[in-house]
Amino acid sequence: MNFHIMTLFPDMVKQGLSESIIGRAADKGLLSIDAVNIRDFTLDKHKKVDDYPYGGGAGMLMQAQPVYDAWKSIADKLSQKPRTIYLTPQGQTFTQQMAKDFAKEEDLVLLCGHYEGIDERVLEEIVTDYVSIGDYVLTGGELPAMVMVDAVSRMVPGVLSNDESGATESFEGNLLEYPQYSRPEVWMDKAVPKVLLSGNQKEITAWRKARAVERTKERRYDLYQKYEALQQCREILWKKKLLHMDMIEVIDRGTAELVYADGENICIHDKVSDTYFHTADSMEEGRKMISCVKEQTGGRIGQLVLHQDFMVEPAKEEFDLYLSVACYQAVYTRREKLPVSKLYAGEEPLSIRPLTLAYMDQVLEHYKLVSDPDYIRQVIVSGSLFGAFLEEKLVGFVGWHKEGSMGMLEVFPEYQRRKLGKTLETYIVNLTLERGHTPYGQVVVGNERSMRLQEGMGMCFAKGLVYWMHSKNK
Ligand code: 6GU
Repeated sequence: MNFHIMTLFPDMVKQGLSESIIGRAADKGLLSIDAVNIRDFTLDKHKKVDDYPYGGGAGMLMQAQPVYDAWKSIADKLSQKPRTIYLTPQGQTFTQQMAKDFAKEEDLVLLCGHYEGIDERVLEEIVTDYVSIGDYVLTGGELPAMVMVDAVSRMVPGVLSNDESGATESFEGNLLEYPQYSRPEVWMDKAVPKVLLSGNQKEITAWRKARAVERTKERRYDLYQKYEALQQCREILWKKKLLHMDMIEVIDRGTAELVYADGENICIHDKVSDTYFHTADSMEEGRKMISCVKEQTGGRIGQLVLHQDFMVEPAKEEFDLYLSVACYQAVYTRREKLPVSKLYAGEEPLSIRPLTLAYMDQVLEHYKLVSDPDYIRQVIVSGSLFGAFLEEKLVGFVGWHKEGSMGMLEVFPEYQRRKLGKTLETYIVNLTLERGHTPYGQVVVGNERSMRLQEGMGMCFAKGLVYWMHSKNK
């Protein structure tokens, strides 16, 4: 990720970002932070970059020419017009979600204003996003740019170590973090809560959850309301939990946003996979919901999962989507891990581990169901695809799709009939349980072999199907 910061105070941003986690990531080459001094591009012989505003008013404005030329010096080195963010109190308020989205770019240009602002004409020419860091006024865009670089960088793969990335999700699921304690056990007559010393992990988890909910209610009632609304939907979805496990999991993972809820008619959006999930109790109610969702999204939906066959036609009409697959949903409803006996027992030792991008080509060659290489790349980068190795040779894989379902199971033809499929499936079920999630998968209608495998593992099938709808122009 390359940041190009356009500013009148390059030392300020360079210094502020040269230490700790961001500084280390830059040293490692995961990030580059380049500060471009706008003043270097003025054609004025006194190095002036500002002037009075036409029409009068307080203060000075940054002129268009030096800003444009500074930007051009950056853009000319890149293969496409870069995403260019102007830091201004008139922008959209910066969020964690925006940090994640920006982290997907290869290059980001950040434009820091000073004085009373910048000549509008150059903004129209170069700016793609207007961003503020909150409702208060600062003297310049340098601190906001540093805030953004920090928040975006920690979303770039590899910048945070595994230890550090756990804290990343603190805003997800609309809950604040629970309180934490370290040594000593008693400080200023205050003891560490007893349950944390008990060693009972189940009780500790429940205690932390309760404190997180309590604290969110006290300190951020706005977030608490969102949390509560999703929990109420979860209760309704739970009445048909096999059919709705995909939606329940998205809520439990904390990546769901509520789009619509009216009784048993619910629509949620998964922020990670950018998928809409929809369930309805009648075609009439389902249609009502669809037009509401359409209004909220401007009809721009890439992926929609329906849970009733009668909604397929209305969704086609309203959203210009087509039905790409219908699947049975299989859920592993027990909490105990699967036994690891009666699995692969060949001569060569088997190792299962997360795949790296080095295996991308082999994966694409063997996995036919998703043809989009970028999807596979993202699944691999997020550590969600696991390979089976015999003597360091890749012989199969399994993983989690972006929305949390298990899948992508393949055993290469020459290695089939050795229980490797069952071994991989057992591995992913047990790993899902370890992470505190419910293992579930979706089997495309007609895939008898996969149905038998899932049944053999003790998974339960929902009676109804789930329908994946995709946009025609994607
Ligand atoms: Cl991005 N710039 C300035 N000058 N003030 C701000 C801001 C940005 N965000 C909040 N206040």
